[in-house]
Amino acid sequence: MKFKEKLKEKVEIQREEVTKLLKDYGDVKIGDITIAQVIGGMRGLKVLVTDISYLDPFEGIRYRGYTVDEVLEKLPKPKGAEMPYDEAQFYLLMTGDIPTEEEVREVIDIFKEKRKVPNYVYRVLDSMPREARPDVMLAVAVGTMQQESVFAKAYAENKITKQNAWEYMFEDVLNLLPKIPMIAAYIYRLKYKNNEQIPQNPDLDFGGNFAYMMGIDKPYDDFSRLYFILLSDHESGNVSAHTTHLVASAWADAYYSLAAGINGLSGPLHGGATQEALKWFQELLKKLNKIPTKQELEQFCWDTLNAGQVIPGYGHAVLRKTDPRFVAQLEFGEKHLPDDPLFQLVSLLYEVAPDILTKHGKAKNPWPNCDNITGTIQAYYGVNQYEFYPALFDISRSMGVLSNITWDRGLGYPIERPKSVTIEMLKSISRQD
Ligand code: CMX
Repeated sequence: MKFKEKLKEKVEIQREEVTKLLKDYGDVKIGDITIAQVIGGMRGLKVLVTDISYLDPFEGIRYRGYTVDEVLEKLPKPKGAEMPYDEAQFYLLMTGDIPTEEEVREVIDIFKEKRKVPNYVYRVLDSMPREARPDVMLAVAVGTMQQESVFAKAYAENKITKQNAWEYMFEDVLNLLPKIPMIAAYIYRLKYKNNEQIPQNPDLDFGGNFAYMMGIDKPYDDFSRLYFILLSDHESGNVSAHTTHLVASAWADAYYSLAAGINGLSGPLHGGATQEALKWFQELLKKLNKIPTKQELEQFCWDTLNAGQVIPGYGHAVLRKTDPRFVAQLEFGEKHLPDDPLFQLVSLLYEVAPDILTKHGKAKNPWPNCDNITGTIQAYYGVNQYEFYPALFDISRSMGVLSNITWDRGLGYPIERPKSVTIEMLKSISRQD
């Protein structure tokens, strides 16, 4: 497999670099820690390492050094499609290189070969309560497949060394990732379409086949490709990425680690914000029974803030400008659904919310993030069951977190184990200051 050979070459080079960095410069300080950071969710602490993506507060995300616009422009696309292959993004995240047509073709073929989901997974999903949330079902499906892990089997047979661990992880990742959109589409139709399932289309790619199995016409395939690329990685510190990395750091396999990451993504302050945003817009429309004027929208924002709630899809722990992932979706919407009332509402909110959040004076970032707009576009294509949105986010995020844990093993990163202090200790340190 050329894909694996390329990765192997890169892993070996970087492993040497990391070993040298540790040996020669291990004691060099890269920052200080304040009491505010310890109490405040470690905001801004540089304590994680990844080359797969980097989030600049003012520029936004770069995947392997490429901006959102560059990725959308440079990655190979299916014939006649507007958006690139998700398989190409996965290749980029894994190797750091923009793939050629031939290179992406290899990944597409591997994914097609491996995407068949074992029947027992469907039986487990079918037997779950109808009220179970889609992302819970996805995490259960991933956990159920843990018995397939080649990493876990090899570990039990004492075959794993620090040198070869990444190869088993990589094999698990290639077995697991292509199944995620298949399972998510199955869950969608099980829950919301009377379990009338649409079999996969063997001619289609990751995003295209997902749209096909959802039963939604073009250009939903392109929106799926776009969305899965955009949310695939956002550095290591966000909850889903960090959870996956943390669990894998104890040498749990990809199945355990991804299931944990899916659970980590669910909260309303993280991946759950996609659903909260559409809910917020729908509540506004229900309350007014019409599309609001600018003044009415401003008032609804203030009502939300005065009730002590957040405006979902605004603010960010790291970003300090409009999220380029929001902009890419906005551009898609301007092209494909400019007259949709809900889409117009998102655009109107973008005009008023930053000023209001600035006047409110709490949020460090008054600009929208990726989650504010996704639901509007999904709803336009018929996916208005907003509790499904975190599962959509999971499909995308799987690409980045699974790339990260492959590299974690490749570079021999150890188990993660930060140190705790007590409040008494912090009080005592503050008295010495
Ligand atoms: N609306 C109202 N208040 C907000 C706000 C928003 N959109 N964003 C931040 N604030 C408030 C915080 O709640 C906090 O208030 P308190 O001091 O009373 O606790 C204050 O502003 C300072 O917060 P911050 O330092 O700017 O933001 P954090 O790093 O603590 O949190 C985030 C970041 C994303 C959780 C927060 O902006 C938020 O809750 N946004 C709404 C939910 C959302 O869109 N989440 C999705 C983020 C992207 C993702 O992970 O998918």
